[in-house]
Amino acid sequence: MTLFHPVREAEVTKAIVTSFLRQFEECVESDVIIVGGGPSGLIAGRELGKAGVKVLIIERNNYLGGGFWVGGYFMNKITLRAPAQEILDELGVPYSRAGEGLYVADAPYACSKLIGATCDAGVKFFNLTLVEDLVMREQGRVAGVVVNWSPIAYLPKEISALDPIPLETKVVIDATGHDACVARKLEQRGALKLAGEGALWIEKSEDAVVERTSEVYSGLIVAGMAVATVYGLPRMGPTFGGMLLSGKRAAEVAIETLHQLKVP
Ligand code: 48F
Repeated sequence: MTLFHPVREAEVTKAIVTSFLRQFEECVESDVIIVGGGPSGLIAGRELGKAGVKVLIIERNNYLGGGFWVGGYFMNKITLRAPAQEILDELGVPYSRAGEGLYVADAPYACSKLIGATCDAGVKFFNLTLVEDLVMREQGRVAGVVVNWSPIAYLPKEISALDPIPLETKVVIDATGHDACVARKLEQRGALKLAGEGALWIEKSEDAVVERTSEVYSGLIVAGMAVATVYGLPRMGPTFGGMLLSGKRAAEVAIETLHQLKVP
């Protein structure tokens, strides 16, 4: 007698192929595409998913979470300033008070809870997928992203001549962190000018990043550290409240934009 039910190898492969392709086809068109699965992208996805919006998060790494798995240096503790600890309460992440208005939590605990909450909200993910360009429509509106398998970027040219594929959406959120990869594409075409992030200044940066989270170009919203790179705001280092509140703000802006586009 064996513990597990007998299943043939071909059935295992068919289950993966069928399930993946069904989901892939569903995600070829979505309401919002979030590029980057770090803290700002994940929380934006969760908020949008909870509001019933069809969301796809695209992440170039195999793993989700971006810089949220560790705090500063190699130390896996994250800090948040009030009132951002309320989001940890929402996610069910334990934390302790480290000073007046300052809280510290285990990064792996916080990151895995945030990923779980984003999945619970119905968000779909393409990981190992690199956004390498944008789909543009009349009057220069961003209308989708162009993706490829991310290891392609590391292969020699002779074997990496692989065309990418486009995915359509109504709104794109650039949550790619310090690089602001999506906004950078518009800059390369002369449609946007990125100021580049400023030196580290915690007190100034977090408020500024949340305040400037906005639609930076028709159909493109920036969230998280990408906001600092676009607008020349100071960086904040290993404190994450600004990322979480910016992600929430990006979701609100996306919902407003969808309403303007008359998406139910
Ligand atoms: O870097 P990341 O965590 O961005 P964030 O949400 O948070 C920043 C903080 O982690 C920290 C900080 C503030 O506390 O200074 O750095 O703004 O996550 C960005 C994610 O985007 C992915 C990247 O792998 C990472 O997981 N990414 C970047 N470029 C692309 C991409 C791309 N072109 N296509 C797909 N994913």
